Parts: sequence; structure tokens; C-alpha cells
Amino acid sequence: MNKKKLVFSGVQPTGNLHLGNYLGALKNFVSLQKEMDCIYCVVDLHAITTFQNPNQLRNNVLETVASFLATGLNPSKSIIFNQSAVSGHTELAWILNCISRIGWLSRMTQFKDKAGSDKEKASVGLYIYPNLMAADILLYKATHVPVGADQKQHLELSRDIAQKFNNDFNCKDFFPLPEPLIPKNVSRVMSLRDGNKKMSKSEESDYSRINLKDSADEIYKKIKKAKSDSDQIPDNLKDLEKKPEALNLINIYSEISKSTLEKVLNEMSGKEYAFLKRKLAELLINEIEPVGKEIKKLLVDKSHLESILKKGKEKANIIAEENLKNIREKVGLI
Ligand code: AQP
Repeated sequence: MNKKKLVFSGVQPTGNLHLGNYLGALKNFVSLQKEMDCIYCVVDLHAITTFQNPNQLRNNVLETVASFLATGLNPSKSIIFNQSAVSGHTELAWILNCISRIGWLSRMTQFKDKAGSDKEKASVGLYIYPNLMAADILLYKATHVPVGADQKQHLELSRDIAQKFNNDFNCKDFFPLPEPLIPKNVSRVMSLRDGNKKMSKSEESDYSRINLKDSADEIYKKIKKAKSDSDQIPDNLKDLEKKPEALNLINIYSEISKSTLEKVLNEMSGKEYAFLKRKLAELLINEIEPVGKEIKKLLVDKSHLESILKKGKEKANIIAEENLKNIREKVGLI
């Protein structure tokens, strides 16, 4: 770990990873691993901010590691571990709880979405989750954080917390201000059932998302049933933007086919949605089915996945402890 730039990102083990996680985060994780030192974390402590069945959680942690490997992360290049295995995350989170402001947290839109209408019943953990996320990043003094657009606000909060720490303890540049790396084209993959909601693991309907473990048949059926309309595909972006579900399908198509939105609109305009859906299903099956097969293969050998987490934890802990020593000193903790 001698290069200056350092990437950190996390994924919650809250269920099957899906096309949104893949296009919004995992693909970026893999390409960054070629250029920079990277730390990728299965953020199990974030997952428990909403109730998780313990056995299910254990399985989901291993499945998330399998998904990391199946999409191309290499544990000898990147550090892969689970958050709860490195206690520095919670120690720094406490310190940052004392830096972060209630007013800042109360502006976080994800809390409002996840807590729903009865906020009094949401866990305190869900409310202070963005402070733990800041600790995850700052514990390693990470400079770059690849995330989907839904995490942009939390990243901005991490920057505010880092800046306030540096000011409060008079240590300019102690924490770098982490930069979000958000994919340009598909920063937010939307639900296949509602083009105004993001694709999400916790959405009730499995038809709202393409899971990385879905079979060719499931992918085909889900795309076929994806919400669209009986009109023809428009020939310009302005009209397309009035149809969020169609825009989502076209966005996914252009990303997977590595084509621009304009080119895709040229190819598709005037055609029925059934035509787009058939072509999109083919592309997705080509890209996602091999990943799903690899995840299933990797899950057969759980001890291999556990050993990756163990080695990753040891490497992560060395960096975390070194940084924590300096952080404690700055704060005045003996
Ligand atoms: N729909 C999405 N489009 C683009 N990027 C997405 N990400 C998640 N959904 C989309 C990105 O994937 C990374 C890991 O996300 P996460 O699993 O840690 O948490 P999340 O954003 O809360 O994802 P889900 O699927 O919605 O999980 P649940 O339902 O458990 O809350 C992040 O970089 C995220 O931006």
C-alpha cells in the first residue's frame, strides 16, 4: 500500500446483489482495481440497521464475497473483508458521531426513504448510518469512493465530517476529502416495475430487479414483463424522458452494449418495446448469466470464501490500527 490514491467502497449483505449494484458499483470496483490500491468491504454492520435473520446474514456475507469474486475482484490485488471483523470501524464511528451534527443527519434523504412514515420506530443505527459510512472511508484515509448515485449525499456528508475533524483538531489535510466516483451513464438503475424507484434488494417484488444469480429464463421473463407501454419507442431524448420505465430500459441497453444513448435511440426509434426487450434480454443473459453461474460455483466452497475474508481482515486491520493510533492522539484519547 504505497500509492497515494486509495479506493474504498462497501456493499451491504442484505440479499441478492442485482443489476443496479453491478452497473452502479461492482463493474467500477473491478476496473479501479487495475489502477489503484482498493479496499472492498462487505458492510455487515450497515446491514443490521434493519433487522436481519442471523443465519441469513451469515449466508449473505459469503454470497456478497462470491459476487465480488465472480464479477472479477481479485483478492491478491484488492483487500476484501467484512466490516465487523475490524473493530476500528465502530471505534472511529463513535468519534465521528461526536463530530457530525444532528442537523446534517436529518437532511439525509435515504433515512427518510428507509424509515418510512413512522420514523419513531426506525433504529438509531439507521439514523446514524452515514456516520458509520464516513468512518469506513476515513479509517483507511481513502481518497476515492466508487458508488451509485444514491450514495452521493452520504459521500458529501463524509467530506463534511472529514473537514470538520481537520478543522476542530487543527490538522489540515489529516483526512483527505474523499471523492465519489459515480458512473456517468447508469448511476441509478431503476426498478423494472416503477421507473421512479431505484432497483433495490429489499423491494418486495422480485420482478422489480435482475439478480446476479438469475437464470437465463428468469432474466428473459423479467425483462419481458418489465413495465413499458404500447406506444413506439420515441426518436428523441426529450420524449423518452417522459417515460421513466422506457428510459431505464434504454439506459441499461446502452450501458451493456457500450453504445451511446443517441445511437441506441437511432437503432430503436419507431420500434415496439417488445423488440427492445428481446434484444436487451439477450444482452443481459450474455453478461449476467455467467456471473450467476460463477457465484453458485463459488458458494459450494464456503471455507475458501471465509479464508479470503480472514486474510483481508488481517491486511485491513494493519492499516486501520496505524491510522487509529494517530486519530486517538489527535482527539486526546490515551
Ligand atoms: N439501483 C441502483 N443503481 C445504481 N447503483 C446502485 N447501488 C445500489 N442500488 C443501485 C449501488 O450499489 C452499491 C452497494 O449498495 P448497497 O447494497 O450497499 O446499498 P443500497 O444502495 O441500499 O442498495 P439496495 O439494493 O437498495 O439495498 P437495500 O435494499 O438493502 O437497501 C452502492 O454503491 C450503491 O450506490
